[in-house]
Amino acid sequence: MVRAVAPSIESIYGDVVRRNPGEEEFHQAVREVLDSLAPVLARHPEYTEMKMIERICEPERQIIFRVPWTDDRGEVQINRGFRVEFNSALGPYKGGLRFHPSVYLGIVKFLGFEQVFKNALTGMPIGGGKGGADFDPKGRSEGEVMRFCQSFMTELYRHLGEHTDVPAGDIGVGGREIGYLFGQYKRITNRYESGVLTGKGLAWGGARVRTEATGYGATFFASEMLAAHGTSLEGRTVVVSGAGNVALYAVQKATQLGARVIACSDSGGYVVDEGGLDLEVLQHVKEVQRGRLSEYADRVPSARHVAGGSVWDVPCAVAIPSATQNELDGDAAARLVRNGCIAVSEGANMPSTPEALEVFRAAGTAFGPGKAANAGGVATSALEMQQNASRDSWTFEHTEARLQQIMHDVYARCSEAAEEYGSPGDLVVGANVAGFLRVAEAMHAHGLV
Ligand code: NDP
Ligand code: 2IT
Repeated sequence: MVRAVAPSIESIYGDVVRRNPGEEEFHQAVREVLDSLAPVLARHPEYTEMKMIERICEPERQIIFRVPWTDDRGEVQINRGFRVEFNSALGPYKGGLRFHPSVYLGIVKFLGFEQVFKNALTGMPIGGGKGGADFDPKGRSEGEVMRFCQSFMTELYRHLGEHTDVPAGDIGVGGREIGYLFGQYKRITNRYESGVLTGKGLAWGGARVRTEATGYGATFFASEMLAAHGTSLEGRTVVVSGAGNVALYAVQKATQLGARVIACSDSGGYVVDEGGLDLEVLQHVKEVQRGRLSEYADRVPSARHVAGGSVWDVPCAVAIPSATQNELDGDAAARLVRNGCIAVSEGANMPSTPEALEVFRAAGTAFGPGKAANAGGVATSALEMQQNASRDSWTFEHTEARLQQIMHDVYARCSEAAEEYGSPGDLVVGANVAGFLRVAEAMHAHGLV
């Protein structure tokens, strides 16, 4: 057999861009991973030969579907639904659903791609996938959200299963939406298949700590990074972006660990409260009323709301970006560094732009990339699947201890891989290398599939 010349990482990236036109976020996520892989290929020629990178960059299956529903005025609405089943080498496709008007194939693919490596880093038996719709839940009634979820599941159900593909929440999808989705799945299939979705309510198969898991995990990851530098969160000022599921529980855990969380944000602006945010008020405004952050400042006299503006203007020692992709650019990173920020733990997926990453690298800021730092959410989803499979239900304490251990292990895997592959302390390289190696080893064992 005549062997072809091995394509360079540059030409693999060029092909990804050419074959996936217009999908900027996907290109960005792929670029960052490929930039870490040269030393891996140098040690594993078999992966070049088997076109492992090219295969990993190509989703196993991509589903795009129409989601018709009727709004409260009787008007017909049409949305577009997605599920990208990216990689099943390590287990059933696993990853959240995002409902946000910005959702298109490029966002779902970037998230699915990241999910493959993240899930591998947890050490648990889960493949990677992601889905969602360009539906905007903002301002929609309960009835509209329910009808949308039912229509969405009426197509998606045929692609799911506890051993096939197991969605969960992401932006715009929380416990309420998972409830409607589960109800419709059960109705169509006539099966009480608890393990088909995670993030379920505690009364019907959900797991304790899943709601808190991503924010808690990102905070534990920050603690791991600080511990490696001989310090801790105790007495530190923290800024969190976002005010959704991940952000709120990062605020809670950081506060419990002795930090002072002084600011958070939503798409309308940010609030600063130098004495520390009042989580109870925050939860009431965001989780109960589904309101705007400006209402927090109306209720807490010591707080100030800044409409528009960047939350990264607020000086802090530790930043936990927990809103959305590319929310922290090079300028914001430079301001954070100038203001004394020593650690960044990404609660969101790819919140830092490549320019921001360079700034943090140059400044020596401890940096935990999302695929490692926010892995606690999906890891606890895997714990939920485990409880469902054994029809068991664990205590909060036990589950949180498992989560903390998992975050410790994720940190160790990244840190050791960074060291072993020539970039000590660089957790971006470490996460990409360690995630890639686990997936590639399984794919190699499965043959050319
Ligand atoms: P939520 O929908 O609960 O909250 C999202 C928050 O981010 C809101 O405060 C929202 O503000 C803000 N936000 C979202 N999009 C934008 C935008 N385009 N511009 C400005 N602000 C925005 O989502 P989650 O907390 O679940 O998710 C947050 C991030 O964490 C995402 O990147 C998600 O992929 C990631 N993640 C989530 C996990 C989970 O378990 N839920 C697990 C791992 C990662 P507003 O309400 O004003 O839109
Ligand atoms: O980005 C993520 O890891 C999630 N949204 C959670 C996925 C999951 O299956 O729990």
